[in-house]
Amino acid sequence: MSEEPKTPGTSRRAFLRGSALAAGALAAGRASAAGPDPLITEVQPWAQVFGDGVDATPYGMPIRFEDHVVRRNVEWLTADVTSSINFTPIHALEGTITPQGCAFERHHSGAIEMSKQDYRLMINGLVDQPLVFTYADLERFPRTVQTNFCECAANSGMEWGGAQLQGAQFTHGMIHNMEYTGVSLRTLLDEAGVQPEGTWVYIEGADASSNGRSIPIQKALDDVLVAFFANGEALRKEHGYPVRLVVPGWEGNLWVKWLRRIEVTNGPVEAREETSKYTDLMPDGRARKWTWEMDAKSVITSPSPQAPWRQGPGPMVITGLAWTGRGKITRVDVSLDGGKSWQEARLASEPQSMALTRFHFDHVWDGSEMLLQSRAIDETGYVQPTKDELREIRGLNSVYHNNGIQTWWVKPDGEAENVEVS
Ligand SMILES: Nc1nc2c(c(=O)[nH]1)N[C@H]1C(S)=C(S)[C@@H](COP(=O)(O)O)O[C@H]1N2
Ligand SMILES: [Mo]
Repeated sequence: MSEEPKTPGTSRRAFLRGSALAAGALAAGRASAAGPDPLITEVQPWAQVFGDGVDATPYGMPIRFEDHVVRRNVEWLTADVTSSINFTPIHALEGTITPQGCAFERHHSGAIEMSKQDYRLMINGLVDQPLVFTYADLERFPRTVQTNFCECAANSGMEWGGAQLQGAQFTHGMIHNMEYTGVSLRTLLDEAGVQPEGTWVYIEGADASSNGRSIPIQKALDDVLVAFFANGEALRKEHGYPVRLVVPGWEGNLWVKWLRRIEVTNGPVEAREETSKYTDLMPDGRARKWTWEMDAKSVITSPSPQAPWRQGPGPMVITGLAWTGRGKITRVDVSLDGGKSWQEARLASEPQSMALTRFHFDHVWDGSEMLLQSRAIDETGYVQPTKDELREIRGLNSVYHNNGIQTWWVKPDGEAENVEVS
């Protein structure tokens, strides 16, 4: 493997120039053999007419050439689409913010439509003063802005038994990352006055499933947000319009949408909770429970099965996402040889707590096959494990919390396949 300069300094520029001449000779030769490039020499159709006026798209959608960048679902996964999940096209996105329009959805009884006028939020239970807020009431409270990832605990759950789904969208796309604006839950709980016996909160949504979940009061008073904006605009219907809960770093199922009621309790509300569902069955028959924090995890988004590398040998951009429910990502390593050797990737920006971190690895590909992997390390020192290391401890009965290292087998033609190495 060729030695890669770590910073985009002079050496990198000189290198790119050199390789463009060498590897690019092919492309340049092709262009000259075919004659002058009409895209450069001819006046193109779009330069001979007027484009759309400023009144054409009051609210814009992506240009049609990008219409493949959409949420997708897997038909056999669930019996019905109203109690199902779809996946974020992470293989086709860059940066860290997930546009709302293609951010994965998970509903237990479908996405409901509720107006701000019809919205009510009740806080009751072990409080000094039970309260009901309208949407307009919520707008009066001081606001907080924070960016967080939301990952369904079932993300990568279909990969426990072995490599199955062909694409980062399907193996790792039960995740989105948005900039939320809202009121901290602590502010609202302080308004109601939590009594000393109040050790938990039970949180309910307004949809038929209600998605009732219990959260310890420590977390509720820490960094939980009652959010009404995402990525600068109102929440989309499918993400809980007009108000949802943001529970940084914790399982997606706690992020209650269409937030309706918060009851302060003196213990978890077991009876109303799907307690058996979000547990991890261990090989000995015991189950892990209350595994709320999402473990450090990463995935290379490109190249990947849905994002093959078509440019051939030469400079290649390898990129992906890393995250942890325990704070910040501190380092991401990339392997080209299935985990035999590792090199440090560049983090695109200063990692934020419990938010997606983008990494890039600038590689010069010689055109031979690669076993691409990424490995995340977080600020607690935790290192993302291999799938075999995970299985050794957790067995094969689990669905949730699969944060094992993903392998993409990149072939000489640039196609990539989901595989496992041992
Ligand atoms: N009210 C309500 N909240 C809900 C759910 C639901 O079905 N109803 N699904 C939960 C689950 S399991 C997940 S993973 C997240 C998904 O959030 P999203 O649909 O915005 O991606 O919402 C959670 N909140
Ligand atoms: Mo979920």
